[in-house]
Amino acid sequence: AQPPRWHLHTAHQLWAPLTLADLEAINHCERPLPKNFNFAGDVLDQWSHKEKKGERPAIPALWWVSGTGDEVKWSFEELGSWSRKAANVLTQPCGLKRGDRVAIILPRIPEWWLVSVACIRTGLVFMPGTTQLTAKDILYRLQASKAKGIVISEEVIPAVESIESQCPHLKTKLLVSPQSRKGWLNFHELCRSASAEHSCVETGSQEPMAIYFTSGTTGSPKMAQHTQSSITIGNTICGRYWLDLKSSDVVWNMSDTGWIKAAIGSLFSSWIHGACVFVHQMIQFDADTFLDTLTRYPITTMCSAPTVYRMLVQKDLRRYKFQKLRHCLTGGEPLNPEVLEQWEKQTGLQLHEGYGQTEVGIICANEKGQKIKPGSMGKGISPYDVQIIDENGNILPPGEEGDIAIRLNSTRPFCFFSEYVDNPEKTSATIRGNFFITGDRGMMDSDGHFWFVGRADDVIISSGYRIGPFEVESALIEHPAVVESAVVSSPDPVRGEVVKAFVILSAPFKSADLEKLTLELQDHVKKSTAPYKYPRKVEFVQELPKTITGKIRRNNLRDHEWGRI
Ligand code: BCO
Repeated sequence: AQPPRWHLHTAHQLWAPLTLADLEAINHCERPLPKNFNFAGDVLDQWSHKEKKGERPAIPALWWVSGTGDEVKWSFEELGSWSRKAANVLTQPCGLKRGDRVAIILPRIPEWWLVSVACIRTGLVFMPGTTQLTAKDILYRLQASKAKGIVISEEVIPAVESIESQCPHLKTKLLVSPQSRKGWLNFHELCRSASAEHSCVETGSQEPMAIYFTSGTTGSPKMAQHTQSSITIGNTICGRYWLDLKSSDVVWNMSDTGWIKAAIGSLFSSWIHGACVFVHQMIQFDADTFLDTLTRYPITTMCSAPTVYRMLVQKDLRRYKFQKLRHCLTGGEPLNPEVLEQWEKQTGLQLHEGYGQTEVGIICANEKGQKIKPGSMGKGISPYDVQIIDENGNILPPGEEGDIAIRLNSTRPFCFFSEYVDNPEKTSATIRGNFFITGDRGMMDSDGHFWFVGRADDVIISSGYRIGPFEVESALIEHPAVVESAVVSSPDPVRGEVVKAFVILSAPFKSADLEKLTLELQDHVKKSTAPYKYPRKVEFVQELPKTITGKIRRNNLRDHEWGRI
């Protein structure tokens, strides 16, 4: 097959609105990227017109349920009107300007969708973050990004108020809450009086739109920046062939709003295809609530991390009759073939695994209709040319393990992240010859199916979370009991892998009750950094394996955990 040709040039704005077919052609690289693109104006407002003309099924654009009886159903027109009000709030009382960076730390509530769309309407660069972030995490994000604004819900107030004095660039704090609070602008109050008239900014296709913080082996998370077109138009194909979307679908993607998977599944892919985004607030994951939701609502398409399916197949699924469910997807971490088989046996539905990253979106998938090989993450998704390469950038033959990489040809594909902000070294370190390196190891078989092997670095993928060992080690060292630690992945039947910390104790703690100390250290990490990173396993050791230059050999510990030595 011919490798795709990436378009460097952009075309002048078309006189006619972009159609779904246009977006697909752009995503396939069959036609150039338009000079300007704005997801709110070019996609959402178009669906609003179609809705008015009766060219879309009469289902909501956003359907949110709290789980305790509250429900929100918005048509595209209502979404448009509320998000225009929100856009006026962001630019007028909040005083934010095109290009300003805004942290959004909200749970799965309708306002997350409003504020994100409002940022797009106004050209603000939004930075989603999970509500699990601690004060230290938020401080780092606000300082590193020089964010001018922050939008949060009530539970995040103490964390932000404890660090805001150290954030000289932060000028606007917007609170999503029924209560007002001194020092904060109130989103609901301001929306009530805001105008629903707003002219969408004509953003450039390559203009920054969003920043996601993503963990690596060393240092603090990097700022992966996406453009107005990369995760929007760049997810048209994935929506069509992996998610198999039509405007009559009701899509439930469970991901937390802080991850790019929420943006792909619960915003861009779904709305590009005019489908209904279904959201359950689910503050804490619960398998029974999850299954009840699938039986009570006409959800057609469901996407969750493999860990969720591992938890679900432990239930007697035959007791449940899912109303309309027809297509099931998973991604974020490897799926075991046994879980796929059990899910299919109990529900009659196949599980379609996809593979991607914050930086590049979905790059491999078991598309609807393709033969699924249990354990494989499917084939490269158009227009990506995914290959397995060696350390010199040579393509390896089928069956050989190597680095999972994407061929670049002459230029950077528009659907990639544009850069790690303020980090040109790390941005260029992702390139090897003519390839973008994902950092994952894998294999391709002779049919073109890809098989995940593991990370090439020390990053831990647990329950779909990407966790940098350095971040956990940095949290542990703050505790007086810890002299030194090494953090690696360890196998787990439910979460795929979990964080394990090897800890050398300081003298005063050497005779401590180790069970109690384990809980104390876990609790300490949960308070210091986002709790999902806490070490679920802790082992106390006398020494750590090191190189002659004194660097900890995490790979020795990891290989031991995985029974490789
Ligand atoms: O399991 P534990 O109870 O011991 O600990 C849990 C929570 O209880 C705890 N926690 C949360 N908030 C806390 C807190 N502790 C103290 N204070 C707080 N404020 O921390 C632990 C968090 O673990 P969890 O989030 O895994 O919780 P849970 O309930 O077990 O959830 C299971 C999953 C599967 C629902 C969850 O792990 C999940 O959502 N995973 C998927 C993540 C995901 O969406 N990844 C996609 C990333 S984007 C990507 O991959 C790119 C693809 C293109």
